[in-house]
Amino acid sequence: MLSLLRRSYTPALTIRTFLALIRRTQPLIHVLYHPLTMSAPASKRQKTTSSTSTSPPYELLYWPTIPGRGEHIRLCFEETSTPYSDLCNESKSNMQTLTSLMKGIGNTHNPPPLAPPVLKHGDLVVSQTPNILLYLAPKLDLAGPEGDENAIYHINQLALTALDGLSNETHDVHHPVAVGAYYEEQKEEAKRKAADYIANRIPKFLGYFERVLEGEASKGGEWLYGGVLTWADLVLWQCLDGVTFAFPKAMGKNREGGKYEKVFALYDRVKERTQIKEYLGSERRKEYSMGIYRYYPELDLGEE
Ligand SMILES: N[C@@H](CCC(=O)N[C@@H](CS)C(=O)NCC(=O)O)C(=O)O
Repeated sequence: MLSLLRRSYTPALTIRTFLALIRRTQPLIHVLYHPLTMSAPASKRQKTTSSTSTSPPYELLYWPTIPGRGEHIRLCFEETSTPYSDLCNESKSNMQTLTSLMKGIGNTHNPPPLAPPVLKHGDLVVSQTPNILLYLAPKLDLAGPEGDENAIYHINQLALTALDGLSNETHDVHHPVAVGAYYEEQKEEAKRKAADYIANRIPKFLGYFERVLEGEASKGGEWLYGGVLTWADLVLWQCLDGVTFAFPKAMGKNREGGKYEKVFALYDRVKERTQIKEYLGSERRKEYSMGIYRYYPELDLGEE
């Protein structure tokens, strides 16, 4: 597992140097019960509680120092001012908790996770990004209009689609042959895949979301579903942001081309939301580096 982390997520770094890097770039204790979340309105805080008066803390376990798939979960907490701990960014000793969970056999209630992100909430330990989002969204009031009993399936459909094409496929562009091998070992295949990804796949997914926003189910085209911000909007935002980091020229051309105006308007709208804007300007938001979204100039669109 550690070798996988090295190769696919932090190639050329040993786990020791990776941890040393964390020590250099992060304060040891990274407090996520920040003033913003502490000042969350009482009603919002109560939404996170179940039948008892105190809710167990939300604890995210994800590789430190990169946004990665953990970012989808962070954005939901941040948008709703929900207190959470980002354990591995908080203390390097929590990496041990994560790797133990991944190597273990789980417990009476919880099967072990294969890979992060992992969410701990009380006795519950749950993994798979879209699954965690599905669990959190109703608790954080991100699950669509009240009274729409099918909303979560539609919103999940949209989130899964964004993750398919603008996260999982994006990762596969720089690792088209073997997840456990270095990018440099599959550079030629990566170039071929990037050309197809830019020419066919990115436009297909942007076109899909443009149609979603044109459709009646979006209720006005401001948000993907039901006229309100949902977790799918946050997922799409993070995907667009990551793909833009990885392929700035290609995405610049897509934006300028004007075919996906509603998609980019949604992107801009999310970025300007008060809590998101504060978060993006904070130390809690990590920089892209060796995760899903990587910038290799040779994979982006060439000069035209
Ligand atoms: N489908 C899973 C993918 C999880 C995943 O691939 N996690 C990455 C980090 S973003 C990892 O460490 N994977 C290790 C592996 O696949 O062996 C999800 O959405 O959570």
